[in-house]
Amino acid sequence: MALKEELTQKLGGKTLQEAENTEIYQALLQLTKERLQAVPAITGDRKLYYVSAEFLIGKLLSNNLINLGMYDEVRAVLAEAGKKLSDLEELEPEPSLGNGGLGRLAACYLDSVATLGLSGDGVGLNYHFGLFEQYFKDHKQAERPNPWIKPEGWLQKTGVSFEVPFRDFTLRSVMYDIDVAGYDNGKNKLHLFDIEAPDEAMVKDGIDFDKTDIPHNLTLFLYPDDSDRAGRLLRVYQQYFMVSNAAQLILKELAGKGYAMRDLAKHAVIQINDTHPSMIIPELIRLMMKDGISMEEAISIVTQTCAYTNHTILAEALEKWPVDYLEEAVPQLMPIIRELDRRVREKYGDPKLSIIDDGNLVHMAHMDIHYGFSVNGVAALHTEILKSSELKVFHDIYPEKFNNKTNGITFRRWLMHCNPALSALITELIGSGWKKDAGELEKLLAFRDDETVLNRLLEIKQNNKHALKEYLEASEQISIDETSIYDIQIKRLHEYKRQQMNALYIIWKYRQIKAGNKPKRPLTLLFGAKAAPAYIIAKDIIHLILCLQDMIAKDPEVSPWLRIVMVENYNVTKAEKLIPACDISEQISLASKEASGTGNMKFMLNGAVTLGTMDGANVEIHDLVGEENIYIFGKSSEEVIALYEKQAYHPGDFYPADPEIAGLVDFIISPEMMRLGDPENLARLYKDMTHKDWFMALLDLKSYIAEKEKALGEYEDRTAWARKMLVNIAKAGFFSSDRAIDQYNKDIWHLK
Ligand code: Z2T
Repeated sequence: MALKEELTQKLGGKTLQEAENTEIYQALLQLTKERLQAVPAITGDRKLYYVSAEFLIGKLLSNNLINLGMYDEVRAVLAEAGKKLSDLEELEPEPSLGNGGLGRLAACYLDSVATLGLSGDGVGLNYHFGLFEQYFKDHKQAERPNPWIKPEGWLQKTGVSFEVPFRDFTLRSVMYDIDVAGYDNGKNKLHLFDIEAPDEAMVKDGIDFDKTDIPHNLTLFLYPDDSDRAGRLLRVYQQYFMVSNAAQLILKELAGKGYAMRDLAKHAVIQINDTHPSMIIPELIRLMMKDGISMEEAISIVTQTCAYTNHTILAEALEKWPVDYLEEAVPQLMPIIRELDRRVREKYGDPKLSIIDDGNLVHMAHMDIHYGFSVNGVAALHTEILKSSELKVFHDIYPEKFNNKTNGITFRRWLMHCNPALSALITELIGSGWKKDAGELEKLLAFRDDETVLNRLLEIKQNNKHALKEYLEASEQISIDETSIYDIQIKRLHEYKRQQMNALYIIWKYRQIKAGNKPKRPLTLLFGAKAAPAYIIAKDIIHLILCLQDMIAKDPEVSPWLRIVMVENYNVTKAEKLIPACDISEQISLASKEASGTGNMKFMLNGAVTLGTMDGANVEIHDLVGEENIYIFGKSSEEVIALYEKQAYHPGDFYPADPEIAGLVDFIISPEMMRLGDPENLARLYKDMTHKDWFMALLDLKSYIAEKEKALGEYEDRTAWARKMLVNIAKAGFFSSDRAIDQYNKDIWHLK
């Protein structure tokens, strides 16, 4: 039946014109789910299990329509009736099952695994309230739960269930599935495990709840506040619940295919996404031993099955669990972990390589490296830093395990869906081959001197800027100037990402305008960022930005030239609106600290020009587009690493020593700011930036301001700027997650 008839049939006789958006949304959801059901499952003799505590999947309607090949037709049928797909999308809740890059990467990878026709499922947890929903009150972040599970959503309850034993109780699981259709290919699954009796009603007062009631709270939130012991223990319970279910599922599927447990490594590969799922190693060994396999053999099989991806070199983000936590939650794993540690000590005799350290902390990454066959970083620079410093002692003994897999993004969501006009132009110019082979985008380079094409790029960008303006008016009651330059920094709030350095730029610009130095064109600086609820300085930085936003908006002298907008509750959906409208992409982390970044790739693909440091994948973007198509500033990763090693960085060298910098930092605690904001937060941030500045914002501040001003100046040559945009789009093919997954498969997974 034709799509239109099917839809109207689901509307119970109403025409599309007559029906309300909510009814059409429900009908379209049903129709899409039926079409999904008809897609054949991808099968294979060997299967990938991508185990991850996070899958930041975003809304799924459009993504599924694209991958099922229904997108254009649905949009046309709706348009005929005067309806817009984007209005229907507003009705879909966004699951917030991730913090940021790591979770979104997992979602992009599932899309590409299915698109390449590889057999591979995701395994994670079904958090009822996700991370949290952010809102602003008194210029500060506040949190509330983000309930997203609806009876008619994408989750399908399965009959699969396992028992997960803890020291004090055993929990039975329920497995929910979400279909993951490839683009013009078969489908895989995302398995999300839940407990039997989650109690949503125990959440009170924002996102507070009884941390000790594990049998009822285990799947309520992703990464609940871990500033106290109960919070950290809950995290251990979550991780073990996830991996025990994953391990039991993997062994059940293996047996279901008629293979012996001994042949696990032949028929399955497990990608451990950061250390959150690391306990799958001792858990699999435990389950195999229960089945009569010797420890020796179990260790060997598991080591040939598991591969580990590292996503950070920040010491505080490398998980180390105290032995007594594990004894309290999952004592059955401790004899195995002790034996794994004993073998390492016996073989190498180097305490730096041990799994359990002298302080009785279990180093999860160390376990992964010894008892997995692959260790990968997520960008070329990041992998080099792992090999030469952070994990050097491991690289020395296992050079063959280390490999790089530069991150990628799915172009279905991050171009075809979020920027249909640009997609259409690209297809008109070079055909549609790029949708399956992103490398073909390079064909766009043939148009680098074609004024008509360059003008059309500018026109599309302008339309996207207009659309963002309208969206912000409707969603945040904020009005921006669409003739201004849109400069955007969207990512988790973290000191190493240096939103505070951008805030100091704002202060600098504000004072320039006050002093009569009006820019050639107005500037809009947009931010989006959630801070971890217990991360005090991160919340103080949000406070600073919101105060600056308010102060400038109320200043009639400055506001025509400079506007600050921090969008509330930044998430995947908001990213899809912001990225296509961006002129300048802020990627300003302290060199060596951002493992890769993936927002940087999304911006480039949509024709924004990067302003950034030589960090993470920015390095590869720089090498691909060349000097003249990117704005680079700041100290190199080598210089930064040397400063840390010699403890040679002191903010005192810049504050108060450099009067220009001092003036900017002092503004944070100026009378006008203290009146507008909370003196406690502002003073604490001021003190941190002048006494600690652990991520060296003052070090790069001046070169940052200079490079940003250079970019703003060069923006005025519209043709030259459009050429930069074109080169960025043309060179973005390398960052397709299809390329990344193809490399994972060729080097690590070896599926089909
Ligand atoms: C995360 O999103 C990332 C690293 C983490 O280390 C944890 C989380 Cl939640 C434990 C990010 C990196 O910061 C980013 O550079 C990278 O692009 C992303 O993972 C995906 O690899």
